Amino acid sequence: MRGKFITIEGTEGVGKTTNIQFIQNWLDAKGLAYLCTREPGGTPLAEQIRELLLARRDELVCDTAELLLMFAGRAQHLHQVIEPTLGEGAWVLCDRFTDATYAYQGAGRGMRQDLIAELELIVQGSLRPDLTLILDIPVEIGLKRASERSAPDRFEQEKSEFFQRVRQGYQDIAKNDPERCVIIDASKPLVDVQREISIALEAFWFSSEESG
Ligand code: Z5A
Repeated sequence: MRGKFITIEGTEGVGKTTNIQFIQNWLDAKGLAYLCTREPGGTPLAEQIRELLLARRDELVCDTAELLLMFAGRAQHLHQVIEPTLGEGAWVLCDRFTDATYAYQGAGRGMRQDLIAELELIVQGSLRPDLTLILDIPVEIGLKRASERSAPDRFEQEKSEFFQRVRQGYQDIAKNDPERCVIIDASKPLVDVQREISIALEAFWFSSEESG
């Protein structure tokens, strides 16, 4: 049986990295084989593409180049890591995936959604995550958390309005795909955030078991 594909999403400093360890503990407790990975990245080539994408530079990166680099890394990651792992029956936990492209390049940069959908089809075929946890937080809180943690990368240099659009993009994705997406209020203390994540994971586990 194929493994399940879980993704975690949200705007800057929302707590993805912090909560991935919590989700790994949950997977361990269930005795599941899994692989934890991230996007952009996840293979040596895709990690190099990540470096290209995140590095601050004088040259302005055009929106189309950014979009194609995201999908180039994703194609490699899917081919080399995600598809084989799911095929072997292990679960995959991924820090960001194509919802980030719809939110950042689509809602944030204003690139056409139908263009993103075409690339999604070329690169992924019918593959979609089975469960997506969208950590949601007011933009200013997330940016403050991120700035206290590390120096800004190329994306984190964007203005607050950009991240407002990205946040709205994620909320629209969740509204349009409520079966797959769960919004988690990440502005709460960590213990409350993790309680919400745990409820979402257990509900998903229960429905996966039910459907065999
Ligand atoms: N991107 C894109 O544009 N298109 C795409 O298709 C994809 C990605 C796939 C890299 O992503 C960039 O790529 C990203 C979008 C773009 N933009 N940027 N930048 P990334 O996931 O590697 O980087 P990130 O979004 O910047 O993640 P992050 O800044 O590492 O944030 P995080 O992992 O969500 O947060 P964190 O490190 O877990 O937490 C931040 C701080 O808050 C930390 O000190 C925690 O201790 C603290 N924290 C966490 N939770 C709480 C709670 N509940 N209360 C208080 N404090 C907390």
